[in-house]
Amino acid sequence: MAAKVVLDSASMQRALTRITYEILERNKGGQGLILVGIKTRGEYLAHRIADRLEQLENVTIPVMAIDITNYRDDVIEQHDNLGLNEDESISIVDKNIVLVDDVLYTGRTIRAALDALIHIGRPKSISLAVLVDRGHRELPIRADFVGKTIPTAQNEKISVRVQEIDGKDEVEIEH
Ligand code: 3GP
Ligand code: 5GP
Ligand code: MG
Repeated sequence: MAAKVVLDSASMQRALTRITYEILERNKGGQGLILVGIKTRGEYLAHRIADRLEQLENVTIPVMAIDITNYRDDVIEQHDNLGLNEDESISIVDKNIVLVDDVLYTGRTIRAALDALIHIGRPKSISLAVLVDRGHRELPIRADFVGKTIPTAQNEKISVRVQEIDGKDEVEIEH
């Protein structure tokens, strides 16, 4: 398998910084924003964006994490566990939610995340930020903020590495 780096650490930082500015522009300074990272790597990316937002705007941005396992459309089990690390002090009602994930592919993960979120409240809006959009959607879902669009073949694989768990920041395409 050949691997090619499509985003090195510096490009990844720049992409996250640009996404941060775009989120601010769209949300008028970050008031009422909550970031929800989709586990595993989306959670770390959400924290990176929140840190940038806080530095730029001097506001506190709540970050939640969501594990969509129980909401997958190929899982038949009942939703006895909401998969959200629910902080009693954070309510999503009437807030502007930005979902954050590393890779957007079929869109099924995002559908599951929307389902899980709407179970716990009615946000004012939900938008989507992804580091990589690799195409091949199977649902009518698109991202509002994209780090990099990488057209891929079905059999290619995108590897997203983050410093916090992989020891470095990098995106590779393997084929
Ligand atoms: P992540 O949890 O950090 O997002 O989905 C579990 C992990 O497997 C993901 O890490 C992702 O990096 C990796 N992965 C690679 N290809 C695929 C794929 O096609 N589907 C899913 N669900 N995960 C993939
Ligand atoms: P979807 O549900 O859109 O098909 O896939 C999105 C989820 O699956 C993301 O959370 C992502 O982690 C994972 N995923 C799908 N394809 C890839 C891929 O090529 N590389 C990586 N790293 N993750 C992928
Ligand atoms: Mg992911």
